[in-house]
Order: sequence, then structure tokens, then C-alpha cells
Amino acid sequence: MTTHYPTLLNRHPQNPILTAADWHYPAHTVFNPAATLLKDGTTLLLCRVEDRRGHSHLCAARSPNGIDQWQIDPTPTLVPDPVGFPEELWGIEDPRITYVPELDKYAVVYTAFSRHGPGVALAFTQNFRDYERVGIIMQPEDKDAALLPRRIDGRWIIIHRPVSGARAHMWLSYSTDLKHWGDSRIMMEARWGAWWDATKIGLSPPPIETPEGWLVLYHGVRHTAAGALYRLGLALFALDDPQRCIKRGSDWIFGPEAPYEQVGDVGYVAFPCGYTIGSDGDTLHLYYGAADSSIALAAGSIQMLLDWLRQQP
Ligand code: BMA
Repeated sequence: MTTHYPTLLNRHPQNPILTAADWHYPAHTVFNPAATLLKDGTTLLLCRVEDRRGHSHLCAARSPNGIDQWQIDPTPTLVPDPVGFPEELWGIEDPRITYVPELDKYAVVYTAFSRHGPGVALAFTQNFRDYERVGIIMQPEDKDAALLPRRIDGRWIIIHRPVSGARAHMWLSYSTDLKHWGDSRIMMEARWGAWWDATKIGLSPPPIETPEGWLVLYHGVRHTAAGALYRLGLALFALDDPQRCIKRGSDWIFGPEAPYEQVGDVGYVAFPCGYTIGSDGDTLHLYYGAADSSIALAAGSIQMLLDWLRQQP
């Protein structure tokens, strides 16, 4: 698409970088992956895999360069456990990974699809093979959650997205033990009317910690006569108080414009759940689900995202 708007995130020419055809066992679609860089420099994606029942589980894919040569687990990595955790009855979806230095563990926050709707669940892992489940931490309807990597003023913070009536905003909740959450506060509201992010917004990947604040990529859902359009925007929150929004961009910065984002099980969806940061400390590798069907990669500069945000009205 020709445009005079700046391109802040560049699609990788090999997109989509992963599809169900790469899997070693029957998979209908693979999308909405969480991402992290392991200590040895390997990129790990925890991919949402949907089967032909419509239920999802998570499967890890590892690559030395984050682009290709993916080693995909031969069997599902994290499968729903509806006996021990009834909230996982209809699958687990859309993970977000946060490495927590205090625990030397990765927190995986995911959507547990219960009989009563989607809620937020938490598990910890050190190796992406063995998981300790905390279980459901936010009852339905709630999703799009991620943990911040450290305590602030002694408390852990989770960002999540409960639905209230027809509207859905981003909230923050606090905990001292990572199991019991409360003191919930609105972090950022969906806009109204014609806005690209009217009515329903949600966190995309976990916030990016920068010297200027927590850089948050969030998705906005625009309902049109043709269906929903998922696009991405930016906002910055105070490092010592993530409830405080320093700046919110007006324009969306990334939307479903490539064919693989427009055509699939759910067309016109670009849905990132994870990123890695390059060795220069600035290059953002954003991993996203394309049209609820495949996995794609886009790259940008964190500094350029911050500069763009600063220039927004
Ligand atoms: C959202 C989430 C995502 C999905 C998107 C588009 O509500 O459920 O898993 O990618 O819808 O279908």
C-alpha cells in the first residue's frame, strides 16, 4: 500500500515465517505466538496451535536467528488440563512470556477458554518443557494479559483486559504472591465513535521497558460492515507507576495490509503477542498472528517508535 505515513514496522520478506504445514502433527492453524530470547541467544516462540475441534494448545518453536531453521517440538508443549484446571476445558490461547529475574523463571500468561468464557491463567517455566501452573488468576471474561518483569513498590503487576458491557479497556491489577490479584485500576480506555481503537482495546505483547517508560503496543478493534479490523497503536506509561499514561498515539501504526494478514480463518487480523530485542538493544522483532492462520515477523526500531510517539499530537 502506498502511503505518506511512516513505516515503523517492516514485514519480513519470508513472511509468513511459520504455518501449520511446518508442524510434525496434525494442526489446523498456528498463530498468536509469545516470544522470548533464551540465555543462549535462541529465539523461542510459544505458538498457539488450533486443531480441527477448534481447541488450542501451545507448542514451542526454537530458532538460532528468529527467522528460519525452526525446531518445532514434535508433540504439543503445553496442553489444556481440564481435569486439574477446569478453566482450560476448551483450550489455551494467546500466551505472553515475561522473564522474571527475581524468580529466574519465565511467566507464561495465557487465555484459558472455560465453559463460562475466556479467563486469564498463569504458569511458570524454566525450560519451556516443564510448567508449574498457578491456575486461573482473572475470571471470564478477561484476556490479553501479561506480567511486568519485576515488582514495583513491592507488588507484582499484571495488565489484562476484562470486558465490561459492550466495551473493553486495559486494566492493571496488583499482587504480592502472584496468585491473588486485586486493587484493579483502569490503565487505558478504548476510545469512542469513529476512532480506530474505539470500543475494544487490549495489550498486544508485554510492555517494552525503555528509559522513557513502558512502551506499550496495543491492539484496537474497529467493527466495520465487513467485520472486525485489528490494528496496532502505541502508548507510553511511567516506569515507576504504570497506571500513569505519559503519551498515547492518535494514529495506528501497523495493520493488516499484506495478503496473508487479510486472508485466512479470520481475515484482517495482525495480532502480536511477543517480541525479542536485537543485540543492539534497539531492534524490535515483533512476532504476530496473521489472519488467525499463520505466524509473521516485522522489525522496527524502539527509538523510532519512541520518536514517533513524541511527535504525535
Ligand atoms: C481476539 C483474540 C485473538 C484473535 C482475534 C481475532 O479476540 O481471541 O485470539 O486472534 O480475536 O480473531
